[in-house]
Amino acid sequence: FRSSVVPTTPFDDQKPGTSGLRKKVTVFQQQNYTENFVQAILDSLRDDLKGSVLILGGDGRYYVKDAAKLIIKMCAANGVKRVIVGHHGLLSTPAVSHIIRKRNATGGIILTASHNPGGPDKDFGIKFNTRNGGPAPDNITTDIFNITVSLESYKIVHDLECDIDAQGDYAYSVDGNEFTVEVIDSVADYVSLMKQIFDFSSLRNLLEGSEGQKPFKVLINSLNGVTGPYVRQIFVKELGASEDGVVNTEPLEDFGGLHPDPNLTYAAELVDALKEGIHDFGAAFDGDGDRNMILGKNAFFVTPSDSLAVLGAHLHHIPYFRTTGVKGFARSMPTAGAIDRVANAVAVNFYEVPTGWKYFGALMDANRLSLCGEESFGTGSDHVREKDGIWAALAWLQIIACEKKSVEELLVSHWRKFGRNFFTRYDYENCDAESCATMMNKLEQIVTSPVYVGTKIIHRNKSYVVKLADNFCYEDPVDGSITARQGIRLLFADGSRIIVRLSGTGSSGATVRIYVDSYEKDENVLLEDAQDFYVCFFLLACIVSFDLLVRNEVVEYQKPFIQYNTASQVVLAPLINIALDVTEIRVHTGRDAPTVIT
Ligand code: VG1
Ligand code: CO
Repeated sequence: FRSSVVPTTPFDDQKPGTSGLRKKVTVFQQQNYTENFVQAILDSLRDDLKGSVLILGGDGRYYVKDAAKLIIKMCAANGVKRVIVGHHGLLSTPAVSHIIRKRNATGGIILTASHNPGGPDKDFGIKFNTRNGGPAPDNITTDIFNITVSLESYKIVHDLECDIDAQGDYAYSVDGNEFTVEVIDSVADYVSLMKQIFDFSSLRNLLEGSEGQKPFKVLINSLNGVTGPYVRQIFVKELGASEDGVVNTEPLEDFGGLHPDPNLTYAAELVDALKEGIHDFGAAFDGDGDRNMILGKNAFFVTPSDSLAVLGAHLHHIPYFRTTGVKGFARSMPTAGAIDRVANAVAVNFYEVPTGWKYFGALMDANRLSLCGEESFGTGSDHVREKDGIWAALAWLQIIACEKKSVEELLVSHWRKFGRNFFTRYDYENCDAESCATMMNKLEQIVTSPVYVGTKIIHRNKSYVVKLADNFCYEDPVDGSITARQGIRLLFADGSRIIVRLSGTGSSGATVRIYVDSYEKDENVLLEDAQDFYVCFFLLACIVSFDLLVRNEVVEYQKPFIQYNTASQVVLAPLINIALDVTEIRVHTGRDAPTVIT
């Protein structure tokens, strides 16, 4: 085979966000758009490119296969030695991370837009992971972007067609050099890693029932994303779950029309099924398999921030950590502070990092971190350098098997011991980017004015005193690098927090995220969830309509189309209102209500 050099013109919008480059499929399909970005990734490897080994795979969404075949042709032309690609182009994000590490690869390219819908008119994405298995750090994504804006050509072997639908090794000679494509089983490596981390025989006993114990019935929903084959292999074949205990396990290009985002809104099918009261445990994962939602019997909802804290408090039940020890805990800045108290209680290192998994990876590489998570349904450990949905579900099951308690019992005893963080996130999606930038600047000016600290903000009978307000700036404790302006923080004297930031993963416009976190240790408030759902909902409706009445606003409050954690909405109502006021979100976005509440 012979490679060709194809002249191209640069695009000015190929700046990777929180987690790679995400755009509409139609954007990637523009002439040379995907080629340019892939060439920039390869060029960013500099001296490591020649003779490199790259892992390649995606979540099965529309355009993954086309992109994978194109990337193989470009790797061949650029002097890559070996591409290890998942069968049919399928690999979950945590699986790519693991295989990079296991095979000592130079890096990996992941084809996914995570939890965004898939299909010809939906989203696609390309993410580059480095040698440690984690998302490329900021200096590399900046380098990639700088390359894209001055790119003049790309290299490709036009006629190298590799059949990624058949496993095996394919060797080619390209410009006189050997180039190999290895099409591997998508699930085998990952499954064997899980078997090293967890005690599969005790998990099997739990699921099948033993010693007079009833089988612990699970319902796992892959939302037609990439986790399907992994879930079948692990939960059905290895752990003995029944066939009807796993659903939507076939990866589909459009996710069967589902929005593969594991939360109370988009995984409503799982919530409704759990409400029947037949299952003891439910879990759903996102398109690329790195996010998870955990539910207990009767759809008892575990917030991701609580999930992290409960796992942290019981990590010793997981065989892997008995070997490695517990090195430290971390959460992203907007994530509720439940894990902070566990870290304090067991006296391990604790870190607060900016949103996105790359910051955790550096701490893990330095042996300072074992367990971490984000409020956005991401949980993980140092077994890989990405968050890991299936790992989180197995971790919960391992703890349940040892503690012999239900999900709800584990949460309630956790809250009794540590207190409870009520948390909610309001997302305003696809807003005008300029107005949102104005809003953020204005907010930053207000909160960083010297007189702001000490201000008492009152909402009805609740008052909050500002203890600290800033735009979060992170200094990496390992290499001292600074990541500035990661979100406006309002920290109050009682430990409550309001965070406002712009999303870095959107595929069009701007998305504002408002995070509200409040800590309660009052026994009467702790168990708000025990209240009747409808009572909560009624209270919330009253609060909202009362507020609007008092403010004499003529806006009609549109109930978001989502179903959310009602108890949190009730407890957090005063703080939510303060957040909406101080941001002037309605003025700047023209929206009466968020698009999604989680
Ligand atoms: C969002 C989440 C963040 C997560 C990121 C990638 O980023 O808030 O916590 O790490 O998605 O997750 P942002 O910048 O839009 O807030 V995934 O599952 O898309 O790789
Ligand atoms: Co994801």
